[in-house]
Amino acid sequence: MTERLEDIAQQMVQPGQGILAADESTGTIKKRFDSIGVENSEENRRDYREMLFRSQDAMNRAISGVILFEETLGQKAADGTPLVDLIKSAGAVPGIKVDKGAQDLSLRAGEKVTEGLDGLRERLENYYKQGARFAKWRGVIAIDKDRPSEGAIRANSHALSRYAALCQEAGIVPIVEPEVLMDGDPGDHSIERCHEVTEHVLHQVFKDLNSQNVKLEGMVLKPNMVVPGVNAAKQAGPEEVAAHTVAVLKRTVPSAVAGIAFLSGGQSDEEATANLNAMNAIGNLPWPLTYSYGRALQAAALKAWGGKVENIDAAKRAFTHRALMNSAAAKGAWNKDQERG
Ligand code: 5MM
Repeated sequence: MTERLEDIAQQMVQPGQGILAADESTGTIKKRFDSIGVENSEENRRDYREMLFRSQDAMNRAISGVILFEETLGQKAADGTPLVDLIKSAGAVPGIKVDKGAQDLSLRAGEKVTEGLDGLRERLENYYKQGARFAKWRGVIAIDKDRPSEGAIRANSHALSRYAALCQEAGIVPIVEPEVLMDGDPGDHSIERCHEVTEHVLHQVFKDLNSQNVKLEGMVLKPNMVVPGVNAAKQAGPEEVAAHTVAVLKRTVPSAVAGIAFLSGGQSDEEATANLNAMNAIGNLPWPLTYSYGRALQAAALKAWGGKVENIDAAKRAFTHRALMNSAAAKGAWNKDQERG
């Protein structure tokens, strides 16, 4: 029997759990491996991700879903077990990044549009057969005093909504990820500017999702938090970030949406945890708020691993610690003292 989209979405945002974004494309994982001096080979990518998926405590207690890159979806662990089976046996849902990346938007200097709609219906059918039950598509929105243009917002929002409809048709829950960048160029925008842009983008996204008949109960939104640019003169603490982000979400996201799982976007590990915790501490929100972090869940584990087999246990411990901290934040129950654990 086909699983219901609503049930898969609920599983992905269940209390105290969140999503591990391990869908770095080959180019992005190369950057991560370069930072620890590890060769970007298929075997190293497999070993690193196998380490994450075999971190039992993290996977059982804090990870409800894993976003994979296409290569990982069909990959086997060193002992021959499909990596998808490791994820499933930990009670998590396997997911797949289906976009083909952000390309330059024509006649719009410095802006991008995400591509990958051509042939997506057929690809989704195959991903479903391979075990994927949710997908991810990321639209990238540049921000400064003049950008984003209305053209960039509309192009990305339209692609996100077309993608989401195709996923639901295939029995796959779409993660809809419109990311207003925090580390763009020059990246000195204020939190107020991020608030204004994020609100505008999310209004457009939900208008388009509605036009494409996307069922809100069967999707998960993956937005940026409302934060100042990385180079902004005035940075913001967790309470300020939480107040801005929750205000924007309340104005734009219908309560029928199954849940909201944030990206970390370049925040430090602890910032991403503290900001999520501050939002959940507000309470009485219409949707569960959780994490779908890439860097903020993996940075410590990547460093601890360093490409060496003898470091696997240390890397698992680092990943588990970070995952449990975020699990506490998803319940609004994190505090800085727990970091010492
Ligand atoms: C894990 O990184 C994802 C893939 O990036 P590329 O397509 O550029 O290789 C990325 O989309 C990620 O899923 C989200 O941006 C969230 O990651 P962060 O690190 O921002 O939490």
